[in-house]
Amino acid sequence: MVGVNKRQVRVGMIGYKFMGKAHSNGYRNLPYFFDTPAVPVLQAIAGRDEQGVKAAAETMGWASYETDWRRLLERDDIDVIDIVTPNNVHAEMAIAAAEAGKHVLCEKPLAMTVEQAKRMVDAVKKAGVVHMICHNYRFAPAVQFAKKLIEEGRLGKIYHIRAQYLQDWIMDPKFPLVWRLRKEVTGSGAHGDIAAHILDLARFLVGEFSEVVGMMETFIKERPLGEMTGGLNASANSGKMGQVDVDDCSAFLARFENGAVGVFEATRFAAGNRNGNRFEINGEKGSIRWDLENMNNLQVYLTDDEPGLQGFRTINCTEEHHPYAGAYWPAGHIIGYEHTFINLMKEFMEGIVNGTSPAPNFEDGYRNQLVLASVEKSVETGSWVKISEVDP
Ligand code: 4PW
Repeated sequence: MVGVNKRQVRVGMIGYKFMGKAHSNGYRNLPYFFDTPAVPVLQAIAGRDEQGVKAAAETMGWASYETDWRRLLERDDIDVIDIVTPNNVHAEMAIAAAEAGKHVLCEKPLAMTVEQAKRMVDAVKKAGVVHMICHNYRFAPAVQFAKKLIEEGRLGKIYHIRAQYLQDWIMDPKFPLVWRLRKEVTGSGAHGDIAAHILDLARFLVGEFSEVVGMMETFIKERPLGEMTGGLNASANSGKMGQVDVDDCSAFLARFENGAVGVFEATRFAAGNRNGNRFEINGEKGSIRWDLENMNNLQVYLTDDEPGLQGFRTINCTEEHHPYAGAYWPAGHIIGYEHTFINLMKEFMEGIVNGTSPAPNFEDGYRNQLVLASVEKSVETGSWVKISEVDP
């Protein structure tokens, strides 16, 4: 068995659907690719539906299951709580996990509100546990390489970021009112679900936001009731109708503390875009472009290239020079979505051994929540909102 003589970090995961599958795969495959000082053990998962959680434990390779998540906190054979549930229970679970002395990994967005996110940060700090938020796209090798280029000053001063997260999975008006479309469970729509990712990437690559002005729209205001079955698929709808009380799209302009400006767009109504997460960053010495649907490549343009040869070049970030890539396959052998989770979990395991919380951690989740809330406030007031206005 891979990593059998290493420190074992026993994970208890709450939830087991789409993200549960991505996280389980991450834990299982981490020791196969990375030589980390600790290896995750898939100790237990929790879910309310006994048949469902039992079947998921068997399929995904978890040693045991619970039908009450609080049991995971009581068990002394669990070191980490991983929260892959809908957003409305993140705060309660993460705070209880920290109070029980467990390290915590939480799906994004961290919370429903700034106030909840603040309590979560306070709880993990007070307990002294290691914490991370699962913004997995930071961990694509091409995104990490973009960060390296920016930090080395290859682009010089950054002027612009324009970022889009475009999906189309709810365009059919008959698509049901799943939990991701109900405010009491999710907090917001495309905004918290996918704008959260691109603003996290912007904070990672460009810096802290200073102010925003935004708009949101809900195109389909009523939908049949129904639930998710996994991934972004839904069960058959019931025919009974319910109100949609979250945004279908969110767009905003931003200024950053370092003087850069940003344009952001997140929507679930961009026909033909299944999971189009992309950005372009322009600096005084060049530009970079990245697109999740071609995630191994980074487009790079440098202004000091020889005249006549200038143009965007494609860097295939699969070489040992590129962060994380050397752990996988020989150059040119591409990796995918699931590997972003493995890379994140490598950092998490190392953090647990070192007693540090690698970025993005709950502090990042909190700062992201401030940006989400500032845009929401701007939509209400119709004016620019400074991030400091929503920071208590
Ligand atoms: O976190 C996001 C999800 O909520 C994902 O990255 C993509 O959008 C896929 O599903 C949703």
